[in-house]
Amino acid sequence: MGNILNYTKGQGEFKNWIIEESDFDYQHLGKCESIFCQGNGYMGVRAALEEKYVGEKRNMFVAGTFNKFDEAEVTELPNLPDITNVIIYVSGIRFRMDSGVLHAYSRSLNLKTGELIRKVDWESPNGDRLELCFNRFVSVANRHIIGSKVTIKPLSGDMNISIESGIDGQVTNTGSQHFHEGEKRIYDATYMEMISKTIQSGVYAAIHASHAFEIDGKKAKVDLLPVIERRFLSNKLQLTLKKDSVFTMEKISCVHTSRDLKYESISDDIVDSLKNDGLETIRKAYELGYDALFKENKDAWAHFWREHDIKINAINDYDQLAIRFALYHLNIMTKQDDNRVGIGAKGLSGEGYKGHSFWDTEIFILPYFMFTQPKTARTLLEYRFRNLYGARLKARENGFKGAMYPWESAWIDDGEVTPKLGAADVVTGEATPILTGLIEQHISADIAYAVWEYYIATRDQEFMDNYGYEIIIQTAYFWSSRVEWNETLKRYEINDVIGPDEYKEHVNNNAYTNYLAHYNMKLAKEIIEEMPNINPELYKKLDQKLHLSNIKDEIDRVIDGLYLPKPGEDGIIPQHDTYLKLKHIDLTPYKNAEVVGTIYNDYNMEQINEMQVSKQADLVMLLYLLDDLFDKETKKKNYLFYEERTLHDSSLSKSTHCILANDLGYRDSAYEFFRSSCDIDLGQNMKSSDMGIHSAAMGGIWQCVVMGFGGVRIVGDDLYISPRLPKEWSDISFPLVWRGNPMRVTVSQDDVVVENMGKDAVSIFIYDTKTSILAGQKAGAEIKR
Ligand code: IFM
Repeated sequence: MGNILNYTKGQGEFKNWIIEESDFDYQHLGKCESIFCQGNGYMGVRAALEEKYVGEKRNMFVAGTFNKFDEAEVTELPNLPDITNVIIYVSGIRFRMDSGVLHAYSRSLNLKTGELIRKVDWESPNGDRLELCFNRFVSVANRHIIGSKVTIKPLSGDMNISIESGIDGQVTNTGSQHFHEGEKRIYDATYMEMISKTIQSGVYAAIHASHAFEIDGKKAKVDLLPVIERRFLSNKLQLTLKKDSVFTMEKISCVHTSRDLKYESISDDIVDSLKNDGLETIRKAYELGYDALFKENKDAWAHFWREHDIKINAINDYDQLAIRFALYHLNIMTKQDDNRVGIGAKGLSGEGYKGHSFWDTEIFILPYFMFTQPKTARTLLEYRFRNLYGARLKARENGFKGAMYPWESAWIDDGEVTPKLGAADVVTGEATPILTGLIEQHISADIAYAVWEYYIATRDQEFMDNYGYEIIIQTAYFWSSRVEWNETLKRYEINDVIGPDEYKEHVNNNAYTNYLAHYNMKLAKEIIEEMPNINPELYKKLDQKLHLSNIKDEIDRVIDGLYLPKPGEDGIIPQHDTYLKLKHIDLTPYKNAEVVGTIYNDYNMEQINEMQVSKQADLVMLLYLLDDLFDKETKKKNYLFYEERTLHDSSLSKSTHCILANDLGYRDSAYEFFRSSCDIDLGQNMKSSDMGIHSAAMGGIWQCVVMGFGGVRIVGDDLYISPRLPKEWSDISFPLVWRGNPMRVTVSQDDVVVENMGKDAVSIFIYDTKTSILAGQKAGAEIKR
């Protein structure tokens, strides 16, 4: 079978907006279930097909509804009762595309409208031939609504069709059943209701669904047989369809949960509120019907794209499609108005990483929101503020001070939720311990780094006064207690960590961790020193709460003595104390492998730990984040050295290499890294995304375009725009918000133009020239080669 994904399906107004799965293969269900996931930040619906197949993952998640199934497991986003399953029988034969003859198949996701459409021409094993079409959207206009539609047209003769469709609460997360049985009811023979409660966290989910029917465009009255079973509720219908007639079943569903912001302060009568709101929503939505609801959703997407689309004129149309794919996913994975929820490493598109948030958010995704939707960026950082409780708890439990952020986070007060055991060890056959929750600690500095970047980009003083300063100070306090004095070398060190490179465990002085910790403490020190003059009242308030002078003393005690690994004679900065002494093996087979992680087929973690092999950008990430600390020569040497040793086995690697390569003038490599960053989910590897899309890679694609080729960077207090496009692109145009002022940056091979569409004059650097752009004005420069 050749390439299954077709990127050129969209034509006219939909050119570079549509991804098509052009053939059906039941072995590759996971890929399109994930990449065609639909959602709106509130919920995510994985694109499982309507009919069931072995190996499918039928997921619907609502952000923040975490539940722990068993004491021995960690909390996770529970799979909500399913509304996507529709069972169709054609003259007694169950419709499934892996039986009979599939004469034609096409399934496509339209990124512009958020609609998923599947068209099938199928001949059943007994010779009945019919056309089926399935449409589905998850509304961004009303975030509780899912619209779907099944259209059936008999081609070979009259046919008996029977359909079962409803709400299926028998779903699990790979076997873990998160909900109690709950209540089920059908109102007015039309509105189905299932209310169930998670077994540990006590979160209620209210699912409502309704069906409406048409034959040849006219409303049809169809007899429905209601079915209520264990964790299951459905309508059965049977009818005879004439040859060439067109039957349509619209199924509108809606989802509410007790974690919805609206119910934050309601504790009594929550079930009544959920029922009332659910019924009201479903009744209205039923009256409106699929087309009207879809139009509202399409208009909301159009509004989004008008402001947020990025235009890339490229030799390869794929580049344009890929950035839209990233923008689509970044927006459907993020609940923009709720500071109690983070972004899952797989968004809301799959069970992978259990809906938990990692440093992926602050370092890979947040820059996108900070530069385009700063309010959302603030909400995401407020989530980390609300997580301070768990971070302080973790610090205390580990014998440290201040705030030690969990490596994996879920609900605001869950604290550390990283699982303890992972995949099989190829040598011992035992489950490999997952140590990240204990010793991958750079996340505390990553969050502080992101807070400061947000502040520089927005000047949101109110955020800093209420949340941001405290995050930076508490994390710095953690580092001051975390460092260890090395009496022999007369320096402070940070020992026994995992840096970003997760192929190295229990290492001492991971350069990334040490530099970021130092940066974190330096920020806090400056803030504490300056605050009494700038805002004495705030100083007093925070001092009462945190004892600022004590924290400053602790930071002062260690900051200048903290060891920051420097380049050796050959210019290479050791990734950690012993990295440069480890053995260097031929990594070619692993680098060329189609799938990631193949080194585990030959070596276990202990052995990998002893080799010069990195999973992902680590030192290269440091050179990018703190780029003004290193000169170009050092960057070049280290980029080349570490890239050779990096397998890019994490989706958080290639985008950083793209940006660095472009900065350093390795233009072809930069473009190749960009393309392979896009391929992580969107590429033709049909096994890349089974457990969900890679959220950080979506942020990474945006960063390649805007921070990489677009040359956008914050240095000190200033915004720099120093673009260098790949030769494959003639021009690009992207939105960028700087200190509340929306701008549009247009870059060609010859020049860059920045239009200030905001209310204030902005002062930015275009390359090295400070440029003031008045409100409503443009400024530009020639491209520097
Ligand atoms: O945070 C990442 C980590 O850097 C590599 N492993 C996967 C995590 C979640 O995406």
